[in-house]
Amino acid sequence: MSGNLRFVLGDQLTRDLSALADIDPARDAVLMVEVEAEGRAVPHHRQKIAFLLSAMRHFAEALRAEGIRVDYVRLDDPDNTQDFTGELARAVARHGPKRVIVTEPGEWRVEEMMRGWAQSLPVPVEIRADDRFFCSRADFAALVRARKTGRMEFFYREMRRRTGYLMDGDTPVGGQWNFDPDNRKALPRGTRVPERRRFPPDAITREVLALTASRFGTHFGDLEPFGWAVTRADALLALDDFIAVGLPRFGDYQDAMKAGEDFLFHSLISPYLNCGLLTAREACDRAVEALGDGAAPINAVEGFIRQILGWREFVRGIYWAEMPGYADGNHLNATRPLPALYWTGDTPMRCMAECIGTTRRHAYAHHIQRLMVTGNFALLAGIEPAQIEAWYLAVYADAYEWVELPNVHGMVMHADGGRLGSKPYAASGAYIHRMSDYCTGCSYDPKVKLGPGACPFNYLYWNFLIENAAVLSPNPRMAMPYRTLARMPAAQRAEIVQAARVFLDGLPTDWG
Ligand code: FAD
Ligand code: DLZ
Ligand code: SF4
Repeated sequence: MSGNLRFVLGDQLTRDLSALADIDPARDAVLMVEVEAEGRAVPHHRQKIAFLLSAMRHFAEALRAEGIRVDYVRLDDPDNTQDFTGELARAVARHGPKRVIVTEPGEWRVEEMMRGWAQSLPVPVEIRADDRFFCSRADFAALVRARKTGRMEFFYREMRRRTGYLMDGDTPVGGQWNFDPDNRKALPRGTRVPERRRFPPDAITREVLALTASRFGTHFGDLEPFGWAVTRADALLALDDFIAVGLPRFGDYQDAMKAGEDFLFHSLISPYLNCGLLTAREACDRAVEALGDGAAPINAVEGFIRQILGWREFVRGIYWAEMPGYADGNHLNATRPLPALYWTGDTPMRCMAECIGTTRRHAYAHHIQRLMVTGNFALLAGIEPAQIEAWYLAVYADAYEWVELPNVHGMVMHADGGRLGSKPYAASGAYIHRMSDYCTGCSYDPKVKLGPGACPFNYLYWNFLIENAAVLSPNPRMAMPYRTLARMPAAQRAEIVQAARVFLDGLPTDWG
């Protein structure tokens, strides 16, 4: 082979990927590999594995249709070494390229591997920046130095100015940067929730579903019904669908939860953005167009843009700025093992059962379910950060460490001591009761604080504050709950601690 070998990973399925820029179809080849090591790095949800393998196979087809030579190694290839390093070494031996070209990955673990390739392979390895983000790693580092990234809100405003999204000269469209206060409505009873477009499996996906079932049979999660888009064309249709039926009410009900409604008005595009089938820019452009056409209101469009231009970019910046040490912190010294209910969904807490149920069915849960139900529970229960992080990384189709870790380690567990958020998102059952209908029909009562029928979130919340008082009470943003706690009679506090201990110690951790 007279050209370069361009190695494309499963979350790099973008034709404009930096590793594919300047490709010469006459001399170069693209390498793509299906390997068990990636499916087992954590025990990924079976639907996530099938989604990614199918998207990879379709992407390879699309490249071939362009006349590009693709060397594609399948999971069931008998010579497959089942890891990136082994497969790249085999491919280099097969092709004898001038150099290997890759785009920087989404996980520190894989970047370490890439650095190793530069040492171990007989050819140079060129690692290119991943330019699919609005803010490069270097730009984020410069913003950190200029102290413009302390909090997401300031970073977001800076990104609005830089990109011009929702800007009218120097001022934000609509007169304010943030419409969050308008975006916290519970879903009124009787609200019609739109059917969402799903994509029936084609022959490639069906083959991959069978392969996943046979190779990853013991992993968590339903494989079918499978409805994810696996091509760029279908991912664009999914985006169209969201813009038409979801975006107009995305803002109003961004924080709402409803039993049996797994998607509400959310976009469901994170798996596509994160594996490369859609770009962040086109998602933002479409939302801004909808605002211009009068098809969606400003609180919806700003809310959506903030998630992508703000949160998504911010967490990536934090990840790369803080790794590898970021994952090591455990600010609240949380050590409890992960309860089995995270895998089984077997719990009388209806909110937890609902959120774990949607996770099992779709490898998806929307943000507020992840943050305020399963995340809140992990925080209050004091689950060891590494264990809950591994769970979130495994169970969602959109999960890669660059985005999962800051959300779980920082936003949910406050294990980073406040680098990502200034206070933990701890909440009692009252929050879940206000934002959902889960409490209706639950074995517990959100209004009961202690004793028979008490909602566990209530006493776990106060127990969390008691247990972490030394660390959290000096935080000015925690002043109010600590004032309330200070007024609580000592006997009541003791009862809370006892109830929490009995409840938590009674949670099985073994799920077979
Ligand atoms: P929408 O609600 O429609 O939002 C639009 C887009 O905004 C999303 O597609 C996503 O790209 C982006 N976005 C929104 N919130 C965030 C955020 N906090 N961080 C980064 N991007 C955001 N998102 C992932 O992509 N991968 C993860 O592994 C992941 N893990 C999470 C773990 C926890 C504990 C929490 C609280 C959040 C996590 N998120 C993660 C963020 C968010 O929950 C998902 O992006 C969102 O639920 C995806 O569904 P959607 O596409 O319907 O999002
Ligand atoms: C998540 C995943 C899985 C399950 N399988 C593969 C695979 O077989 N081949 C591949 O190239 N990528 C896979 N991935 C995505 C990688 O884990 C991801 O590219 C790295 O974690 C870097 O972000
Ligand atoms: Fe969840 Fe408590 Fe409501 Fe039950 S009562 S659904 S446990 S918040």
